[in-house]
Amino acid sequence: MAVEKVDKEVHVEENGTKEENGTSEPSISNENDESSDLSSMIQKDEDDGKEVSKKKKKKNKSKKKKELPQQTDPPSIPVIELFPSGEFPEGEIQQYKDDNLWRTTSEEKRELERLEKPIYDSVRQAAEVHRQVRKYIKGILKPGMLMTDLCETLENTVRKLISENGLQAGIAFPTGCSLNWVAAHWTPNTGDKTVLQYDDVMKLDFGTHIDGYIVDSAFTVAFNPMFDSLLEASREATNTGVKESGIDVRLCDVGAAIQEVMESYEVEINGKVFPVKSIRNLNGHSICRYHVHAEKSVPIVKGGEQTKMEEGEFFAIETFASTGKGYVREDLECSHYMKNFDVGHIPLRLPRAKQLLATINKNFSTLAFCRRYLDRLGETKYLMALKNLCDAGIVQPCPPLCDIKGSWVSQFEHTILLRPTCKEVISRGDDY
Ligand SMILES: [Co+2]
Repeated sequence: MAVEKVDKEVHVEENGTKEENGTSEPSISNENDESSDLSSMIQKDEDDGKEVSKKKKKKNKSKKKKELPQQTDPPSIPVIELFPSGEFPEGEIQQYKDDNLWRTTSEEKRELERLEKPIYDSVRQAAEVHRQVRKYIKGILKPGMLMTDLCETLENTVRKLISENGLQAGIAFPTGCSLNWVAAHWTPNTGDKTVLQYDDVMKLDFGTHIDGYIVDSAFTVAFNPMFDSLLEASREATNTGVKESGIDVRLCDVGAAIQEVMESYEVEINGKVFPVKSIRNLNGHSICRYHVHAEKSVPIVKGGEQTKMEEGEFFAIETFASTGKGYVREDLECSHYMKNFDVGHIPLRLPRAKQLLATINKNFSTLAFCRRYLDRLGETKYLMALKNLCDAGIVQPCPPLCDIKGSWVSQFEHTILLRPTCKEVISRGDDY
């Protein structure tokens, strides 16, 4: 998320342990699969038409039948192997309203979309990975889990399903698993012993990307049903933000609609009633290629900017429901960092900082990373160098964002694309 005006209180500690590097090579072909599939043979025999018979000839020539693999449990098959055509499931389609209804049927706008198809397929592949990973994680989550294990399992599953490949495909940012009054930007640093509790409210915010086309989507986990309506408030507020978004829609109008829904909720927790507040200094944001927090902010309260959403833009629509002040400040040890997108070449004299920057450029470029990601690459004792890069304005630290101690925050987030003919909720699943 994007954050505005926060009070700083950041603690830094030295640590650095190494874990194994678990990348997997992309595997696109399943031509070696010799097993036969009766139903696909029947389908082929029933097919007709020139296009189909051409394909049939090609298939018969190679004397091999295609059988699409099924995802395993736990998931291990790269999503590209489940969709070898390179076409991935479309997200939820929402039609534009009122003045923009004409777009639905415009031939000119459809032509524009045909040109953009490769981009749609990239981001839809990233979304399919997001859906499969979160489905798996929801199934294994339980109180008593070490947060570090949870994150590493999630991240290694993303790496496998997205066929991680340098900057071409992979994790888009650290796994946020902020608890309770921590709203965002918390992930364990190496050695952290935090254990997930039955009464925790955890925001799982993770990102996937193909070719820099990022899916940024989050949901909240609570085991205790007393938090159900707190979760519902942010889920419905986010759905409202998604529904109100559109080409030529003013960002302030999206924010006002979100706040209206959010603050219609009150929640009872441990016998005490709280009004639900939208966290006023957290926002959704536009997303550009390799740039998760691009220039536009999507407010979640009224009184925001009048800037409009535009055709072709990606937005992360995310809302935060709080029982606290509805205002966050930076606190706790920092784990998240990101290279400044606009920074040009800055000459560095310190060799250690120079070397660390080379590692960051090669592995993350302008995508966000966390200390654990540096540890697994074999970097050690890098905190001073990292601080140098932050002080030089090359890297931005993104510390945890916290409401008042003892409060609870929930979050839901979707990535949407304002296509020329319709709005596509890229990250929509049957879960949220
Ligand atoms: Co976001």
